[in-house]
Amino acid sequence: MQDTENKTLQIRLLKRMLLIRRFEEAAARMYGLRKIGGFCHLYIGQEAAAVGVIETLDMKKDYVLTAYRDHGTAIACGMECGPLMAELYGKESGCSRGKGGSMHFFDRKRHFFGGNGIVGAHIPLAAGVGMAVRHRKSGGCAVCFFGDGAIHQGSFHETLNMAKIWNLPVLYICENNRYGMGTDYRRVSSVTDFKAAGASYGIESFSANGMDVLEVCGITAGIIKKMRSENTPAFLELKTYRYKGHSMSDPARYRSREELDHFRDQDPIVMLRASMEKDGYINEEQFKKIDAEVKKVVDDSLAFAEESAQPSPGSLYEDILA
Ligand SMILES: Cc1ncc(C[n+]2csc(CCOP(=O)(O)OP(=O)(O)O)c2C)c(N)n1
Ligand SMILES: [Mg+2]
Repeated sequence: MQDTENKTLQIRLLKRMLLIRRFEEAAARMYGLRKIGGFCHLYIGQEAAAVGVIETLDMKKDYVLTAYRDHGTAIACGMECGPLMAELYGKESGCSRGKGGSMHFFDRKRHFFGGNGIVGAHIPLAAGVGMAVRHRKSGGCAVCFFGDGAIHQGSFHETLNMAKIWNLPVLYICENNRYGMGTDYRRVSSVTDFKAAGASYGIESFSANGMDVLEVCGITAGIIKKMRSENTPAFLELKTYRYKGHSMSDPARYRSREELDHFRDQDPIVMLRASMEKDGYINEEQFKKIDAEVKKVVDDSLAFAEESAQPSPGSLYEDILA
């Protein structure tokens, strides 16, 4: 890749990750002020996973699904921050009309199919999306993110078997942030190398450092290229870390200071910035400028959410299936 191309790519990745970080920091602040209520799971620390993977997709024909820790993935898919923040506020202008909240971001137009609250439940949904894109011969694929906690759900095992039998173009990505709520994944996993779970169904399986956005981009680009030509599923474990508690009510005291310090040194944004500075792609002043631009986008999203109307009481009876 040319130096200028590399620089443009890395600036784009840095901006996206910073936007997610600042959005999440603002969401945490507003939660503290009780502007936002209910469940809220932050993506701080995991930014490189969604940003690195989605950079390699063609969102005109590909589809993305994730679990309830969905803010970062939605932003990486190109959803605008205003309707996302408004959704957190429960406002009418939210991406799910204020009825979904933090766990249920959705954007059909941008091919982001949630935001799913039940652990592992969207894994079979992604197989359905894979089946649809294959049927339509659009050349697209589905990418399904889930946590280390979901890997022990029956839905994961049943779906991976079926995805291989039917050769569905779905990339299953386990974001292993080391915890399912307060439980260390090593306490509940008889096999801790999750690649083995994908491989046990005959699916080509990989793992990568999910804190390194360039590594994530590189490995995913190769997997997606192969998936498109061979129309077959793949599995990827991204080893990552969440810096905050599971949700807003979790002070996360189950982690040692040493562990936190170890992962703080691998902050995906700090690492990319340092590597860009070393390569002469960015200096302190340019970083500050990008950060200011990103903060303005988040501030505007807060203003949008504040000024938006509450859903009308009558809308309680809309969007109901039965
Ligand atoms: C089927 C089901 N069981 C339990 C829960 C409660 N629950 C919500 S999040 C969570 C932990 C999942 O952890 P993981 O898959 O690692 O995702 P992370 O929160 O780390 O992103 C659990 C058990 C749920 N939402 N759905
Ligand atoms: Mg987890």
